Amino acid sequence: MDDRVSLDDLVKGAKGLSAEEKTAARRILLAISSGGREMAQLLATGPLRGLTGAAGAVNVQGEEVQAFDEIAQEVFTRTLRESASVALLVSEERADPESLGGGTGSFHVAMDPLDGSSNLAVSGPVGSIFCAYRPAPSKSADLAPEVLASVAAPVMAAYVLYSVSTLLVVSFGSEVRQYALDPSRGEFLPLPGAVRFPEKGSRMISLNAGNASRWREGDQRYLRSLDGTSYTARYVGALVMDFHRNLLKGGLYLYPGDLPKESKGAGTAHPEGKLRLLYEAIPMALIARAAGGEAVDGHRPILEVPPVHIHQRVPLVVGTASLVAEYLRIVSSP
Ligand code: AHM
Ligand code: MG
Repeated sequence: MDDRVSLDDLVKGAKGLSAEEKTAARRILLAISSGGREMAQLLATGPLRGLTGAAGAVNVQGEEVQAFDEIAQEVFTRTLRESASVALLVSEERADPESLGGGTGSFHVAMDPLDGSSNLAVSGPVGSIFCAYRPAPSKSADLAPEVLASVAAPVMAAYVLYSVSTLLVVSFGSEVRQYALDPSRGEFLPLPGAVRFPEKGSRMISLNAGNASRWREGDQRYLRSLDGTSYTARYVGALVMDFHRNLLKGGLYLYPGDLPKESKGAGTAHPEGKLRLLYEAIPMALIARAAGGEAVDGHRPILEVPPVHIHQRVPLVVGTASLVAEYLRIVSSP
């Protein structure tokens, strides 16, 4: 059955949103669509303009910023500001939340404007990730606590995948829908069917085994447990691409934390993992759950991790529910 659902109809059908919130959600999705369309065009011609390397600056995570990270930051900040539907914006590329001045019904939005940007140097896939949170009733004088108070209520998650085609994937928590950019019309058009992790899908395992010697014993045991079983290793190094492939085919994405520094010396880079709770883990968890999958931090559901910092990192294990359950069983039973 060809049950394509337009972005408008997806918003109309979203459960638990007030009329004002639906208007805001629709405007935010239009802002993400128009920013995604602009980024797809810019990315396609990046190599011709020398836009593949580092810009030389360092972001709040202490990582080198690629020129396109900053371009994506500016594009999406502009389109989201113009939506007049975002109160506070948190971005991987900015240390502090920014007030975008959205009115009644506005959401707080957390974004990773360009995820997997190290792939740019080789024209590999990259993405943009967004999560809209419902502001908590009580206001705080400071912006960061105000955003953190809203994290308990993620309302909508979306990502844009820039690859051989440009896709927009959206969920309000009950189903997941895909839209493909038609460059000739400049529009994201709906694809048929709600997306769910396939019941009898593949066993694609996506992890950076080069880090395994720094992982905790449980994660190393999980990696060893795969030996001799039927699985397919796939790792692009762009969460959006790795997650999306596993969503369509069936699989598990794993980015665990490292051992504490004292136990392994200077090699420890990410004791809490590399990915960020507000704009990478939670949006993927919302989409995974809505597609019949699961997301955990190694022990508990990602959606139950208490937020303490807007740029908080968290170990992330996300994918087909049965594969997440298998991971949890192996990690917890020596
Ligand atoms: P980024 O947001 O700075 O691009 O980092 C996140 C990316 C993910 O997309 C990807 O899965 C991961 O980092 C790859 O990390 P590594 O190169 O350590 O395997
Ligand atoms: Mg990024």
